[in-house]
Amino acid sequence: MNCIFCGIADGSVKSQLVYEDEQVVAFKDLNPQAPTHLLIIPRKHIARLSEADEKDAALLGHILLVARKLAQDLNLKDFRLITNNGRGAGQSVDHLHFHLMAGRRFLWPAG
Ligand code: DGP
Repeated sequence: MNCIFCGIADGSVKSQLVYEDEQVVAFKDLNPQAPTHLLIIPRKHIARLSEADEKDAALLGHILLVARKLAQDLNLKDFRLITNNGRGAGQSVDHLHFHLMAGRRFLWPAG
């Protein structure tokens, strides 16, 4: 399987890493949509949230806590955490990732 985010997770593809542990990697988005725009991914290849299952419950919880820690470490009071699930929702990379974005006003409802 040729997955760019698996490459980032195993270090074979360069990225600006901001956090890593045994389960998760976080790095700067190549095409930032906000002054702070990080991607948080599991090292395990899961194509999208709808492909995760009960066995991934602890991993998914851990990703949320990593997002919380990064927001805290970066002093982000307001932030947005999103995952695009499927092409129709804007997903372009088929490896589960959460966008952690901050530093500008966000519209809601999102367009
Ligand atoms: P999405 O559209 O939700 O699938 O988001 C994919 C994001 O991944 C998009 O904002 C751009 C980013 N991206 C794609 N390829 C790379 C890469 O090789 N390195 C980094 N740092 N980000 C990437």
